[in-house]
Amino acid sequence: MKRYRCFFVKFLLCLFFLIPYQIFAEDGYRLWLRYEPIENAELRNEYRSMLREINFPGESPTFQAAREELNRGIEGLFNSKISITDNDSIIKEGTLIVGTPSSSDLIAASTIHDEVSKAGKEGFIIETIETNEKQCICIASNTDTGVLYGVFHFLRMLQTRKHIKNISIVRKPRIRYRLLNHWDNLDRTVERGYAGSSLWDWHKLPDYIKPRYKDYARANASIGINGTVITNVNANADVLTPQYLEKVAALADVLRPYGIKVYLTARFSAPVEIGGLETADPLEPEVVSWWKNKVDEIYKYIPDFGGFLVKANSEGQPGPQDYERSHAAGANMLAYALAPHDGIVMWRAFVYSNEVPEDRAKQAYNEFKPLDGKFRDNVLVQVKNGPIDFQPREPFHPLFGAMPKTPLMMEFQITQEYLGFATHLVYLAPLYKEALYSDTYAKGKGSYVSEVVDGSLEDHRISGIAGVSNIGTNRNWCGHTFGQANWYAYGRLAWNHKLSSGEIAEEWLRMTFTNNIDFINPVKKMMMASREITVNYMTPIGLAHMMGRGHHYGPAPWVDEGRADWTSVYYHRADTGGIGFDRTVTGSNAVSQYHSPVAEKFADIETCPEKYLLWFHHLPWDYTTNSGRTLWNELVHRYYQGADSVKWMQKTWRSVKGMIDRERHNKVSEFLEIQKQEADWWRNACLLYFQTYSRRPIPEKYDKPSKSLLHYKNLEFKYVPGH
Ligand code: BDP
Repeated sequence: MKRYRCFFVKFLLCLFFLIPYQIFAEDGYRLWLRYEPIENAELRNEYRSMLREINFPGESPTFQAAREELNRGIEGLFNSKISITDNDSIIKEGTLIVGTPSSSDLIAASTIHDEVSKAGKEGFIIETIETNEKQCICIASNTDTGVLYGVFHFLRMLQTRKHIKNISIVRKPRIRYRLLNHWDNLDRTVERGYAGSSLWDWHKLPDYIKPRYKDYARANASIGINGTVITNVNANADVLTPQYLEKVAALADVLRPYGIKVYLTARFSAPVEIGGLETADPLEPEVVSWWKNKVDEIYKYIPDFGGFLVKANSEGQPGPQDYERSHAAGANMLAYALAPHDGIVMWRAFVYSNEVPEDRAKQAYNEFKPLDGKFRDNVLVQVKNGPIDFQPREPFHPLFGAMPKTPLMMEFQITQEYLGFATHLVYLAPLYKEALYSDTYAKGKGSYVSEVVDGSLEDHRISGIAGVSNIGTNRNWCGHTFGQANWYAYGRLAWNHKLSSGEIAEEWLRMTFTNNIDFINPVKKMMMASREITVNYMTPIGLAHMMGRGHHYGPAPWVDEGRADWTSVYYHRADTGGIGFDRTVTGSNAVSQYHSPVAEKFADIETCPEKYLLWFHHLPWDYTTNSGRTLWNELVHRYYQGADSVKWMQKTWRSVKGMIDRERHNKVSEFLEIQKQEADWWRNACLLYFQTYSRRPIPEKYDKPSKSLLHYKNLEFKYVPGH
């Protein structure tokens, strides 16, 4: 009997431990909003002493969202509830007071009232105050959305185990429009998306509202993203028809409480395609009034609609140039329709044409610089970070600093189209920071791209930043668990580009995995090195655009057929004499598009940073690089160093096994193995191909590629995602 009882107890114990693991297995769905219990009793007590009660009056949907998040966070972090009241007559010591001067009498009456104005429209203050001789923490803002941001910030402090005694912080965003761009199609495919299908379940909208929409909104609000373009830049006019506008309105209703506005991509030929007009000429009065009526109609469905994002006359998209009108004429026509509603136009500068006999890297500048000062004041020109196309490394786009009269939006890619899709671990904050902290010298030393983008350099009224989303229907949203870090980092930098990549990585790791420093330190180191590692095994020393044709999967430096500016040979220009694109005065002279002394620095091989060397220069294989190695040997060295470093990443990841849940640890391990194989593939394919020109050996100390160049050239891939 005793033996049976013992067995039964063991069985129950097993169930007790197993069932939660089965049910609550970490699948990554909760992102960085996991709110796991605080294990350190001392800290828990410190927190609880300042969180005896919450005073949070006010009924707006945004306040309800903020209260819901507070409840969720506190329940998770403390395994218990804290009552939220709106009665401010009896305040206990350690009450968390939340609201705006108009929603909370306590805030209106306290000294914090005057300081709130410093926080602007979306910012917030978190401060320890004395009210009725009681010590309390106060989260205050001028607006409900600011309060929500403050609540998320406060929860982040608890999640990352910051001390909350005597706090006094003011935070406000540096950039006004902080957007995600979804390249999502109405058939739910996602252009360059590697994390499943589109989140937007168009067929079931507006009647069925997936719970995911709200979780999407929560995640974005937690990092301060305040807008989302829900359709692909390669646009479909159907989204502007009533049938779809009704669906868009339903999504906007879910996102609104979280401070997120919805934007759409506007297909320039919509007046013809869905309007029955014969032209889309932006100077034709009937076209102008068609758009005006369309915009008025959109605002009937979505009263706070954000505006349009437009890709025009680029990669086959229609645009004003079809009617011999300028980009400004096109943008202004839409801006005119949106202005009465406070909407904006984000007009993309990503334009280039195979028919223009000019270096692709120069074309956007040539097209847009003359238009500076010609745009209406609710137009932003959206510029990719580099002059070609989201490559693993590019110098900053020369338009930054070249259009002082126009607010320029930064466009980053979060989805890893050129960075190993969703299976390579590449932390992108260092890439974003490199671009944002490039010095344009537009107004002398210290005229950083970040200041062009946040509008401070020219004192612009509006400013914006966009990140091409990596989000899909995969349970963990981004495909790779570490892809979540790029969404997170993009949002945090959009809010405050001064944050360092390292501190953002650490915040994310703490919230996403654990506060265990033995885990954080090595993994943060791995994240911080990952982008440079990827550059090395894909496109070192300033090389670019050598991926598989069309689908962009894997290496294909040999691509030389079809449209010239979509080949690889156009970019690397390898021949028996050397490698690299001469963009100095003896070549395309793209350097001349930069301000002095940047232009001279890039133009001179002595001063050009080695990371951009082959972007700006065609150099002989025996050219001596900074290390003393010849260019060929340096290229070999970088490729091997990059691919070998993935082994180091694997080793690092193995060393933290057991410190986090098995499920996510396993998945990342398996993806790292794919990354390892693909890094070797990039290295081997590129080196074997370039060797046919360099005619130099791979030095003895490196293992020779096991397969032939022909093997790599013959690889074919059908059904690649995102294409
Ligand atoms: C390229 C992508 C293409 C996009 C284009 C764009 O390959 O799918 O449509 O950018 O940004 O990188 O418009």
